[in-house]
Amino acid sequence: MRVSLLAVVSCIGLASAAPRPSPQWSDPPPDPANVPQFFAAETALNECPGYSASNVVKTDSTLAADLTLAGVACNQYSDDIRDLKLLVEYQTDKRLHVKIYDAALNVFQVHEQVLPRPENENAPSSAAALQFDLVEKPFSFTVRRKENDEILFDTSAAQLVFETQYVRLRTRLPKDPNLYGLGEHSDSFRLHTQGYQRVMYNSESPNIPNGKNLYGTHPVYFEHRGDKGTHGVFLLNSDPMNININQTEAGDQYLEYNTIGGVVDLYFMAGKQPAEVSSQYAEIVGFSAMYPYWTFGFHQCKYGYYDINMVAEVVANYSTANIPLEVMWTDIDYMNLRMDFTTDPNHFPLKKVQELVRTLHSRKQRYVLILDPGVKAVGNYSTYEKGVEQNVFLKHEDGTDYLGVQWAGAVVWPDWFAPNTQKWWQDEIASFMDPETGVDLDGIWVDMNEASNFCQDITCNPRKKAEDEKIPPVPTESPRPNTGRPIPGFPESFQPGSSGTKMVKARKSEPLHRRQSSNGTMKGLPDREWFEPKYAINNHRGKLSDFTIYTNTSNYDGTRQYDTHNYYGHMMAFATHSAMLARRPEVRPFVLSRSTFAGSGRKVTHWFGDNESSWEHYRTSIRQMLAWVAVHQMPMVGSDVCGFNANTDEKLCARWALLGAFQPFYRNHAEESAIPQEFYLWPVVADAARKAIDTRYKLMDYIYTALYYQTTTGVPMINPLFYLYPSDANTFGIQHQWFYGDALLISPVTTDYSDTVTYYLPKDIFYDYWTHERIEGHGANVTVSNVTLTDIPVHIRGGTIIPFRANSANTTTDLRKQDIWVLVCPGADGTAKGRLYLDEGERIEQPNVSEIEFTWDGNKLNTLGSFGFQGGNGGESITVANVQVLGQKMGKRDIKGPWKLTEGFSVSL
Ligand code: MIG
Repeated sequence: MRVSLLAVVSCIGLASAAPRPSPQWSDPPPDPANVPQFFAAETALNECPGYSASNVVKTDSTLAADLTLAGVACNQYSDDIRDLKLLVEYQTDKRLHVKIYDAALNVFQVHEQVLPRPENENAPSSAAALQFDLVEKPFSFTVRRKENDEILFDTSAAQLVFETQYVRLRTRLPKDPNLYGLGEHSDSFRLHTQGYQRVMYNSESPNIPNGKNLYGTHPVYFEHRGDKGTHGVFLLNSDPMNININQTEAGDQYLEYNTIGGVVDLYFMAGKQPAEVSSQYAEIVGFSAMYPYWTFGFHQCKYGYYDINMVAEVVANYSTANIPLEVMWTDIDYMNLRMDFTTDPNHFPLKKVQELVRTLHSRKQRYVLILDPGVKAVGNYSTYEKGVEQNVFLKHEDGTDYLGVQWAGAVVWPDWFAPNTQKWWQDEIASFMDPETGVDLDGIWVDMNEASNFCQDITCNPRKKAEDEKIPPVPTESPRPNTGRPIPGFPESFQPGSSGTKMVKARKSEPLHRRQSSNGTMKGLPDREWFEPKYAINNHRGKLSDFTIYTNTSNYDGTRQYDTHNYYGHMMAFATHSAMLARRPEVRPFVLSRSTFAGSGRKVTHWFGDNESSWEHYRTSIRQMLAWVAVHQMPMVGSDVCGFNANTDEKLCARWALLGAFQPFYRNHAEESAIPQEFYLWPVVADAARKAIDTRYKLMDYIYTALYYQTTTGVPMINPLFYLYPSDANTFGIQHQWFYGDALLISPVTTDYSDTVTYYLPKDIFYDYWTHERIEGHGANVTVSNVTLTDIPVHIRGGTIIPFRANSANTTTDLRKQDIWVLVCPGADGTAKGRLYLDEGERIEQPNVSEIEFTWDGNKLNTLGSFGFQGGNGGESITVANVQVLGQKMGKRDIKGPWKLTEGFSVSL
């Protein structure tokens, strides 16, 4: 890699008095066709009378009022609700809760079990950072930051409309605001501010299209106002909604919620630093779970590993290529006719799957399998039969099982609210994963849980559709061309000539159903229009019930899918998490879920779904990661590395191998018909991957420490640049660079097939991670050329201390046996600090942990903290063998140890 001095471009406009944010938008700007729709809605609602407040009662930390419709109902999209209540709570000195709901308490509210409400500490309003002010008639309110009188939220922008199937609340915003969050989407990290719409409706979304609703619902945004502070707004509502961000014809900026149900339940988080908003959001939706150390290892998956030998071969090929593989995955290929909790007797005979798992475990590798929510409705299938007996499936009005179509054919869906469902699901998982009689899995992947239904609309006849379209296809037995290659490291039954598995040819040639197109009380009001409410959300899959569980379906407790659709997947993921916990109560469960809702991060992880093998989606993975970790409070996330749909290529895959290594969840995964893309398949990708994994593994304790602190404080383990440089307007729109932890600035090549990257270096001291050279950042762009396919620019932020393992290893288990080195990277004032968290790695109860703080005063390294972790039985090292200090007169200085981290030590240059 060569930094060309001439190419150090100073950023024009930097010196200007009013610095403007520099959005690196790379998704297309919003479609102007949407804008007329916004204005049309506005005009139609002009007739609505709004509300007036009365009976205002204040206490030290609350305000309550009655809201009454202030005129003749407009009944624009449904009936206006006449009597509402307003409740304002100063819950903490940094959190304000504002709720507007129907006086009769019929309108749906999000289940407490799905989102347990945060504790109200009843803070005195006088001490609060935020101030709520009410205008009684016409009713509106503002939320103000007291310290500097910034108005954060102002609903006088438009009348409140509160109907049975439509709620509209609009806030004024400053011009061109810096907004982040509102996932799940594939759009810019800093959101577009004009003609932009975010739709919340979980849906299977092949190729993660821009500007559309994707798999998850996270109605939270953070707004950053530079030195004036950062705040967050969370709307606790799961109903389908459009959130419009736009300007009026008069040029007034606004954000507007349009939901087709539910109540206005808003939480305001005062910040004022960006990371403080993250912490405050974690206090509302829950702190992330701690995940096992091994989940930071490298994962390999593909849809279309047709048989167990193929799976073993991939594992063996990784070893042969000397690329560490931590976790092997198998997609729906393993199932017998796509039925959950079964294995295909010919291609994945149980005995051989058990042998594979034993082999993996003996090599300290792990195994994860997929589960889908649709359960095949067929006799002689115990999962289904037990479910029927225990009454766990969603029902039609007439009490018969509600059917749909999924991979397995005609399916029923678990009703996660029914009293026996958890137990049934748990028992199925326990018996399927029984180490003696089943598959001893290390984690579970839950897919299609939006939920995805192959039925295109409400005219579908599931049985007939499954029959006509031959879902699932009946596999024909034909010999798979035997490679004749031995599979080193695997038992006899995996070797050529063994009579173990009947090999079959790829099922691709059979009439496979192609769904994936190549391109791409408070339980809810009764008697609503469940399918086509007058106000339509902009669901890119069509009407509300298209390609999902019909929205009129009632849950066991009488609530409807209409209101709970957006957390069906969350509930499946949580049920799976509980099941894993029941099976192995001492171990932290690992569940990866495609569909999520606000708060899913407190138990489960997420990948960004079906991206494609394109440079655009390589870039998209960065902005998605920033939103999920820093805003949505779901740290263990990542994209399908090298891309899922369509064929990847060597250059893209090499760059992505390096990119993914600096993202939390690191899994190579591809679609069935895509070419294989395991890292060992191209020499340059193999080189890139070896370097990527080597680097990632050495830094694993550093990032594990960052995860630990996110789980305990909510401060994100991945930082957008503006989190660390909140006053620097140039950072507000940056979405192609990020801090891995809070010390490592990652600046990958992001242009298609290029070897040049222009990245931003804030005004600060940095060190090149690879050469340790000291570099001054000028708050300007730097252009680097000749960045080879095995290079990625990484800088260490001055003022930090990074603990790392002296050597990498084949598995994370062996990695932990390596000695620790400490890298001191002094900042402009010559000092530095860092942290190290050590524990056993996998268990929930950790009686012996170390929480170590390193500080450097310019001369001397001090280690303070607790030193409980003694290394366990696995031969883990807790020895610091070397301390390196960068940026000294003679460059880098080494101070040789060893010091054992059973107590603090200090050492001077
Ligand atoms: O319709 O299980 O997003 O990762 O490989 C596709 C097959 C179903 C979608 C998941 C993808 C997985 C695939 N699944």
